[in-house]
Amino acid sequence: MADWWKKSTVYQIYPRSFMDSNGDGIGDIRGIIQKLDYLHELGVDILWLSPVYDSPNDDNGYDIRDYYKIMNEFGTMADFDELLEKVHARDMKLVMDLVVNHTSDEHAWFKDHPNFYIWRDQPTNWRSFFGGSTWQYQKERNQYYLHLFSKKQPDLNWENPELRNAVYEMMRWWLDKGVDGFRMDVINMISKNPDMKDAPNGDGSSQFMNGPNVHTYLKEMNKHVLSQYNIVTVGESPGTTPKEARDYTAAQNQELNMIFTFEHMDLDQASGEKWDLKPLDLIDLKENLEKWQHGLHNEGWNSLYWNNHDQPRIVSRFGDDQDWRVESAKMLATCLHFMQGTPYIYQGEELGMTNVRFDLIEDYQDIETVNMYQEKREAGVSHDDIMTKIYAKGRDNARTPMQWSAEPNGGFTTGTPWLKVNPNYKDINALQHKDSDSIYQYYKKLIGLRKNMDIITHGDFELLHREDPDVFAYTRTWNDEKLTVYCNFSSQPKSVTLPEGKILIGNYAPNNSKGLLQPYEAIVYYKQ
Ligand code: ISL
Ligand code: CA
Repeated sequence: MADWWKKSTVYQIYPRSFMDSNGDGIGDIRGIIQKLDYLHELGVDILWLSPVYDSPNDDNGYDIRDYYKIMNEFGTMADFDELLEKVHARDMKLVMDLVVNHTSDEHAWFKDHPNFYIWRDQPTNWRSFFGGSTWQYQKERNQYYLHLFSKKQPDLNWENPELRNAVYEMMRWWLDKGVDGFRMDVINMISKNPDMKDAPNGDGSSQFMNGPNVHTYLKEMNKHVLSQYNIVTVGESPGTTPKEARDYTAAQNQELNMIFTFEHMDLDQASGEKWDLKPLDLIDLKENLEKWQHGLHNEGWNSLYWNNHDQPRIVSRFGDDQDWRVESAKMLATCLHFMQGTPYIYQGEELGMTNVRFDLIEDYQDIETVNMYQEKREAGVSHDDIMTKIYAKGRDNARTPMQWSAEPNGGFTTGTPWLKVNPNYKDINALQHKDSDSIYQYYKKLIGLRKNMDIITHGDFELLHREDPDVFAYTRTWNDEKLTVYCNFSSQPKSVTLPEGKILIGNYAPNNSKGLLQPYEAIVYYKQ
């Protein structure tokens, strides 16, 4: 099938935190190889690796120094080739992270090809995603270079055809090796408005998100590279609406297969700032996901996710990571996996891994968190108030090492982990994955159902009980078939009128809940 990725489930690996094979405290490629059977048994079709390229790790590999070299801590190119071969031997596919909005300032291009970057005599007032200005002064040129992220991540100048060709050549090199596609980091930011100017509150995003030439570049990339291979592509694209998403993903436009929306990830923030916390209103979430389900139906393709390496853990965020951890983790999985699109599972999600709370800022490693802490302390915010924000939203919530067992450090490493393991590893770890009631086994069932039931891929989506603040319910219909999905997002029982049909899957014992949804219950009916 040309659109094979429409029936696939993707598993994201953050290599630094997945499995350490040699005791240096850093996850590595040989560690991933050791765990391939665990992933294969789960049933996922595609593995997406966060960046494994040579990098000084200012932003954990999202600052690439050499696109043609594997990061020393992660292993060698021979290790990578072996991984690719072993992934393929298990009938899975391997997708690479493609970070080409920026490089590391230590990339040879930054010295040898300054015209690959963006320079101005005068800075604008834009604020970087990681704090401070987006402009860094460089004495030799007496000019400023643009960096939307850290100052060690200078933005590439896509206006320059030589740069574009160098990127395409590099992509072809990996594809010729046999990798099966790319997840493209902030790909909707590669085209900047040429007359960059000051913006209200220093938010320049309207001048670099979905910019004037982004579709021209992606069509060119598709023509010269993507269309030559049988691969899957997903663009990371913050600040993108369903209409723009259709432009990126409609098949006839020949750009990308799908994108990541961020709209549902921003519903629990009170302003444009991610640290400005607000409780989620479930009605907002329902209406937002409904908008995306309808917006891309037959006109594009959705990716479905609750988690990635930049987001807090979903069971702590929209579920209950204490009394109802197992139930709510399964409920959240159900809610997402019956929608239309390609689902993404982030490592540890299948175990119901939770957010973490370290007392000391020194225990945090993420550049975004560390810079934010510093800036807010300088602005007079108390330690406790800042930690509350970090506990809710910090990216290290997702990055604590995988919890494989009850051994010290969760079996992730025999050494000292680069980021502390969540102290709850004795209770939450992959030893449980074979239990028939485990979250892992539940995910495995969901993945299997998607493979076997075309209605999950093709069916129309309709939201039910729109006004209910606690229940997320919807139907999928296709030909004569119908799925009805009920999810209780609260710790209280809810009485609802449940439909006829046979129970396909649920997170409570069957027949438990005629007309009553238990706390965090999920139940799915199927009718032919
Ligand atoms: O993580 C975010 C907010 O906490 C986002 O703003 C994030 O920075 C944005 O989605 C872009 O993310 C991607 O590019 C960054 C990198 O740090 C992220 O890890 C990556 O997913 C720069 O390469
Ligand atoms: Ca290691």
